Amino acid sequence: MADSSSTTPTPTPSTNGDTTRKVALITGITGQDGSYLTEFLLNKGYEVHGLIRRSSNFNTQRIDHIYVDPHNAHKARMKLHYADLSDASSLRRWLDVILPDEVYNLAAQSHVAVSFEIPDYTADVVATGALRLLEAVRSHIDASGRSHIRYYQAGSSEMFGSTPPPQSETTPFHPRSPYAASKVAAHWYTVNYREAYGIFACNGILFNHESPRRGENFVTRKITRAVGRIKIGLQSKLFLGNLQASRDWGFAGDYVEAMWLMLQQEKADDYVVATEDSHTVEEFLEVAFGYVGLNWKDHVVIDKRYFRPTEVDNLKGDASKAKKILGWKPKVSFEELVRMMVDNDVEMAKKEKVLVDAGYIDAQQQP
Ligand code: NDP
Ligand code: GDR
Repeated sequence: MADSSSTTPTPTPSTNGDTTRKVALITGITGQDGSYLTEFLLNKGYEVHGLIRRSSNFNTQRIDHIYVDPHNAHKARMKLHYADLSDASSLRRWLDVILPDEVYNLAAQSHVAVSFEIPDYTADVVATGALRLLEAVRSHIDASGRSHIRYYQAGSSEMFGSTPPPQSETTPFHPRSPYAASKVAAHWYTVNYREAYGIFACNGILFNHESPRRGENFVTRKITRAVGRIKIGLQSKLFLGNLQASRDWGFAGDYVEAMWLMLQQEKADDYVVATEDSHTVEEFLEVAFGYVGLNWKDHVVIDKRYFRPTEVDNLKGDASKAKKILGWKPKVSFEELVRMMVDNDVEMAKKEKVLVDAGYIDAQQQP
């Protein structure tokens, strides 16, 4: 595991003398998208700096495979620094030290249901956090003259909320949770900083995207983790909420390319990123359980606690602008995505089973 505390002793210039290498700064680098975006940018030759927040446990599992021990720091093109979207001074300080060409704001309290439990905190990180980072970018540009810097804001299809599909860049927002309302604020802060200060700032309005690295309390991963554990005999029931909600689910690895493409254009703009294909949670269950020869109806139990005070019923994107202007399109289909996640989680459950059988861990209930 990465002990990032040792990577941030004293601020040092970031480019290791290589002035041609592009430098990216990512907030939320330890999340699902942060990990795929880091791999993508490293493959493009970037130097990648990630801001991570302090946690009582290691929180770098998704990027440990690309982490280079700071004792071999000359080989490392990914570097981690402590900061927090609730701490404006840390954001400004790292901008001044890292001198990024591109800033990707992916950090968020990203769970919609949890945002009803901690609305104030969610707004502080998701809405005001984006404003703090934009303001840090603005004042950094003012002080340094580095006006070429480009900013990406991780917007969400949740902003459309109850507005019926298909949803495009011109569809009105009608957010249905504190999370979604905060993302709407972040969206407009980004537009405002573009218009007011001429900052190259883009909103990606991304529809749901999943992967084997998806957090285990989002519905897709919760299902595929359960499928793996049920198949291997570690679990029998899966407790879920609303099975009729429809989502436009794509593969996270495809979506980070769209983020990068937005920042490579001549003009800053906002783009919907989606597969244009939508499925209910029930359809996800059918494909995931069916793939390993199980019937979801034998295992799923409806639990009211997973219903939300206000639900988003139907999301299906219209990504024609991203296709036309960015030349982007998704590569992984819905069925391929489900199978990729189930394959991963069956293998994970097999490893868990070895540890359970040896008495090293308990067969825990679902996450
Ligand atoms: P994750 O929940 O997997 O990752 C969120 C990241 O934000 C983590 O690195 C987390 O750190 C970090 N973070 C949380 N709070 C703070 C804070 N106060 N200061 C600094 N960092 C913080 O999200 P995803 O990777 O799935 O999503 C990335 C972004 O895209 C988010 O903004 C999300 O809202 C948005 N989005 C996601 C979609 C999706 O389908 N995945 C669709 C549309 C938008 P830690 O690891 O310590 O928890
Ligand atoms: P979402 O994702 O809210 O779309 O936000 P999530 O997977 O949490 O929910 C999708 C749908 O499934 C229903 N559901 C359940 N959801 C969860 N988490 N757990 C359950 O047990 C369950 N049962 C049914 C939900 O009600 C919902 O309708 C994700 C996040 O990544 C956001 O950050 C991002 O902005 C949006 O996608 C686009």
